[in-house]
Amino acid sequence: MERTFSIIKPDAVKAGKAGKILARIEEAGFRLVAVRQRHLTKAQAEGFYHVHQARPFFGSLVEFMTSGPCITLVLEKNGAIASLRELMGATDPAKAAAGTIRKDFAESIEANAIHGSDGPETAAFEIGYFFAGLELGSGS
Ligand code: FUP
Repeated sequence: MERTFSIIKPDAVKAGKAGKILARIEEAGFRLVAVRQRHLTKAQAEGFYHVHQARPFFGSLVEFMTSGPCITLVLEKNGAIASLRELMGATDPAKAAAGTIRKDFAESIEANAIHGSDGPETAAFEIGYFFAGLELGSGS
């Protein structure tokens, strides 16, 4: 079993789409290991996206991610990381395949409904960034 980290982003929560997105995740066979709604601070969003700090869209991305509550998730499945990336679709919803979460729920390349870790090292960092070990047991 592999674990990945996901965020249902502020655009999707604000639009009342979080439940539908969670249903897609569950229907795709993921187990919800940890679930928590949070309203990120600027420092928390900057730390989470630190790999993008030199990119031109960084300031705007941080502003968007702090614009309202989001739902942070730890998800478990065989091949969870690749499976979630497939379910999410391309970063830009205009380029996302039919039936993906971003195609169906995202507004733009920035307000793109969902985040998913892009590799095992990123997943380990992102899970630990938001959740303590005690919150990651079976059924905790
Ligand atoms: P992804 O892994 O699909 O979430 O995409 P990236 O890691 O490349 O980008 C992380 C986030 O930065 C995206 F979810 C949205 C934002 N972004 C922009 O706002 N503009 C861009 O041109 C690229 C990414």
